[in-house]
Amino acid sequence: MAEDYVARLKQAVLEYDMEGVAALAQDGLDHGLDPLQGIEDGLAAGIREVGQRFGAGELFLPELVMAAETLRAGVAILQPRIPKNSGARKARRVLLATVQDDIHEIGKNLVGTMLTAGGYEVVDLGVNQSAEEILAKAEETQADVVAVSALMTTSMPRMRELLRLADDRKIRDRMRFIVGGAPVTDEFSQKIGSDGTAPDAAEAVHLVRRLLDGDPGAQSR
Ligand code: B1M
Repeated sequence: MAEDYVARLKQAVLEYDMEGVAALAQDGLDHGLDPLQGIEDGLAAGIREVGQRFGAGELFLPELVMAAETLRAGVAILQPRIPKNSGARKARRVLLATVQDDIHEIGKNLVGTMLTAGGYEVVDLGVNQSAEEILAKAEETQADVVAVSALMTTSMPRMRELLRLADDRKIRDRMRFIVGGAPVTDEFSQKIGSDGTAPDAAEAVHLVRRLLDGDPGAQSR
């Protein structure tokens, strides 16, 4: 039953059903849908397929925008229902941003939601943030982790820029830097000297936990 809703949420994005998706998501929750599964395997799976078709020239920007709006309307219903894991320990702070020249925010927001649900304090700087802006805010808020997202091959070099600036400022021993987004690979993450990457929002929480709490398996530089 819940699987039906996952498939229907994906279909809603593929059909740009901006009006119907909220009611569908609510109906799914009422029938036991796991909100994270609804987002990741339903809505996000749909937007990835739309992205592929856009990349192949089968769809155009208006369709991409409508699909993204459909996803956002569904996420607005499902996201608040992701269970919170309050955690008694002192909250560690994660600074989140999408890098300069890049306005994609859906995945970043999902990472922020999952980190908050995981008991971390999240400071979200938003999209299109320069290395200077990110580091200034990271220092001001005394972030434990700086987490940056990039969705385009053309904005990925901004991540390298951020890490170089952090090296120059000699702050790498005070905070960890992680990178993510659809085009970011383990190889790229290692090549630019980041403290790690994760393929999805749930794994991003595990990565932060490993880096801060020293759990086994942490990817180190
Ligand atoms: Co754009 N777009 N887009 N877009 N868009 C892509 C990225 C693209 C791959 C589509 C394609 O051509 N196939 C392509 C980039 C090509 C390249 O790499 N060079 C592209 C393009 C070209 C563009 C424009 C330039 C289009 C134009 O104007 N001609 C423009 C960009 C403008 C700019 O940024 N300067 C543009 C605009 C848009 C919209 C506004 C329409 C919309 C964004 C809406 C918004 O965010 N508010 C949009 C969308 C929706 C996409 C696709 C279809 C989907 C992205 C998304 O939201 N995915 C995308 C195609 C694709 O990715 N396959 C595409 C769902 C989301 C849940 O997944 O973001 O991957 P994702 O996040 C995941 C993981 O990656 C991970 O966890 C998340 C949850 O599981 N993760 C992290 C993310 N950040 C992490 C950080 C971490 C760890 C994990 O640690 C720090």
